[in-house]
Amino acid sequence: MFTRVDHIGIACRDLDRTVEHYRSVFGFEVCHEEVNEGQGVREAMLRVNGTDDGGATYLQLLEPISPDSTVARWIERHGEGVHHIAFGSPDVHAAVERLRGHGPRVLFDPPQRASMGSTATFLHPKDCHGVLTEVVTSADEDRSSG
Ligand code: CMX
Ligand code: CO
Repeated sequence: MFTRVDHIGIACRDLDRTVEHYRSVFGFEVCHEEVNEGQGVREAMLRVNGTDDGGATYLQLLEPISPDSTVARWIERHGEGVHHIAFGSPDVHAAVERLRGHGPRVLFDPPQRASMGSTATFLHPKDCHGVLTEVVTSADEDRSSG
């Protein structure tokens, strides 16, 4: 059901400075940038490696664009750092069906549009041993829209 680490979400105060850190220290380049108004973030995706399911693993750098966004509130309490981990699944809708009522609270039901045209939901960190866990199907592997 889950075939890779799709990305690690990192909350930061200044996206451009954080991107520059990952470029100059680790050599990772931005492959995609977007603003997600719904989540109140500006984000950059940095591709780290391909995976044996044909997908890839990214770092997702997240800068809040509104003070009441979930990432802004998290930085206020914890400072910058790792915010969530995302597992890639070939079918996020099937994953939600399986999880509903039998496991952790599913925060977006149905799943929503996320980075790079993917579809994603989140599982409550209090039901996942303290880890905010995202489940994501990339646009490439999403066959549900035909
Ligand atoms: N990781 C681990 N624990 C977290 C957490 C995180 N990222 N965010 C909140 N928590 C914990 C808090 O520490 C708090 O615990 P205590 O009560 O023990 O202090 C508890 O959860 C409630 O925290 P809160 O500050 O009241 O936060 P909210 O209830 O407002 O929101 C959550 C928590 C998970 C429901 C919310 O962050 C959410 O809906 N997340 C999903 C969407 C999201 O994260 N979007 C941004 C990323 C977008 C993307 O990846 O594309
Ligand atoms: Co994410």
